[in-house]
Amino acid sequence: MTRAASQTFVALTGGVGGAKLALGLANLLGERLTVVVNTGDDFEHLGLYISPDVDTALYTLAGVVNPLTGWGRRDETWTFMQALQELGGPTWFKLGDSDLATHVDRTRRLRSGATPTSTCTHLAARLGVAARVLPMSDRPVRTVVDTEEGTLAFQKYFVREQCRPVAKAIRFDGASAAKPTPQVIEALSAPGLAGVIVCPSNPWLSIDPILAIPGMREAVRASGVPVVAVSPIIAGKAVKGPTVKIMRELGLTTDNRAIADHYAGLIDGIVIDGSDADAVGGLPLPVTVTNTLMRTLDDKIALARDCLAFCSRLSARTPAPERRR
Ligand code: GDP
Ligand code: FO1
Repeated sequence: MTRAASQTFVALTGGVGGAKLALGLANLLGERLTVVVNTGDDFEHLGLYISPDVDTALYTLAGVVNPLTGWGRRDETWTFMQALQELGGPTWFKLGDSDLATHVDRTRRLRSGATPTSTCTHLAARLGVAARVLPMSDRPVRTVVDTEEGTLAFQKYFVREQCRPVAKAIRFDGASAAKPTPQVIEALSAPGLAGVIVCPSNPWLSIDPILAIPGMREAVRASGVPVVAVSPIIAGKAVKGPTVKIMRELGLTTDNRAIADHYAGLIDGIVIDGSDADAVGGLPLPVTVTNTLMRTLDDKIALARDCLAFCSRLSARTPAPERRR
């Protein structure tokens, strides 16, 4: 086996935006990829345990995600939601009929004592996902947004209120009592590990909950391998979602420098889009400039390839012990 064929990589991701790059990475790496997924968005709804970002990662990697929304399943039917509406039940969070099976099965397994990790591994196997998909922790962490209209649990802020209330602060309830799972630590300390990729997920809503878990940031740094982030900002705008709105509300500039500063001490390099090439001089760390807008599968694979090459370049530049902090 060549050295490259034994190399493993870890990706940190949230939901829709991050899963796009995870799919590109999975195409190149298969089972040599471990995807560590945010569970701060998880919540209980209609008596079911819902883990939206984990399911987005699983459905995307399995090729069954709804291509229009980026979440939920393709070719979905909505009989359950229609019936629920007729009964006067809550319909602000849409659960498709086949997606419902995932939530029912997850809830059943968790109630009978399975961990979120083993439940996710089971779902990944049944969906035919080759990459390893891991929830960031087996302990509950809940993202909460303090807004000018009061405190909102994440899905009420994101889906019910469509991110409209002005955010004042973002908290991760339970994070201080959580810890990375043994499986996450194992992936980050694997002898063949060659890089950690922070997907272009929302840094404040999707990646921060992962990094808020005591020991997670340390485990990423202790891996000694290059850590690279793909910026979610292209020409001062988010491709989708409230990233730029939140940055403004938190008093930040809405550019790649703010993303680099946010990840200072964690990342060794940042990947930015070609349309931001003139910003390279203002970035305080190594930069790869490429097309980061992932419209097609080919775009996703090309960006994934650029990330792996960036890791390899950074690795050649700096001997591992010097990168360890
Ligand atoms: P969510 O959890 O479903 O909101 O999704 P994520 O947090 O994983 O991703 C949201 C972020 O992904 C947004 O800030 C988007 O700007 C970013 N994003 C989505 N698609 C792309 C893309 O094709 N390229 C880049 N660079 N960022 C993207
Ligand atoms: N997002 C929405 O905007 N509206 C929905 O009704 C909705 C339902 C839903 C059901 C299952 C699932 O796995 C995800 C779902 N999402 C929905 C997406 C999700 O709430 C967010 O994209 C993430 O939590 C943010 O990462």
